[in-house]
Amino acid sequence: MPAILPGQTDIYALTDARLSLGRPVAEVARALLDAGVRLLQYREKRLPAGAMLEECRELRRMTREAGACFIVNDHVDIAMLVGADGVHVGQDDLPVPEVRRLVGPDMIIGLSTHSPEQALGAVAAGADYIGVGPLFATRTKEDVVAPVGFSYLDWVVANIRLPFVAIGGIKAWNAAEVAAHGADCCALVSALVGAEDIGAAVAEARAAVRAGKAARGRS
Ligand code: TZP
Ligand code: MG
Repeated sequence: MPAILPGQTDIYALTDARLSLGRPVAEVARALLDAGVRLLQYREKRLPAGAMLEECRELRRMTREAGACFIVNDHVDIAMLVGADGVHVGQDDLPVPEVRRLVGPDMIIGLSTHSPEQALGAVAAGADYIGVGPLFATRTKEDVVAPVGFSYLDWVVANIRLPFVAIGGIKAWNAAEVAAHGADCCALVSALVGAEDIGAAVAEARAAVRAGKAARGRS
């Protein structure tokens, strides 16, 4: 199965147990995959490594069965141990070239960026895709930088050829505008994992992204 990058799918879902209304991560992942999510990132900040490894093993099984791409946040070792499709790192994590030395040529490496300099750095370092954000204020990420707004997104659309995913405070009600600015893929955390009806939340977000893409003549 070829790995799926942000440009190839509308919605990028990230886990967060703290926002999941008490549901186990596997239950949330099942609902996301059943709703058609094909790009899933495991992003848990507060578990011991052994527990993360077990959860990632289960999500790896589920995503493989569903034909979905599985990315692990921060933990290169866990990504390698479970055979994830990719690993996602931030500006303060291991540098992309060092991650590449560890994971080899085939694993996807995503890098969060917040400025044009960081986007250019991501290209130079060999990232496979970048995160662009936080577009809007969000309480999901604790060490979050100030919202970058549409100006950075517009700059990426105009200047960067790497696949990218817009992130940070994206909801069904603003996703169409984000897509209309040029984002083919939106990452959502609280709007999906925090929804009572995850299937309906995914459908709503996907419809919004598609409407925004259609508004600029993309299907
Ligand atoms: N990186 C930038 S903002 C963010 C991450 C992981 C959190 C986005 O969460 P939400 O709930 O979709 O605003
Ligand atoms: Mg990180």
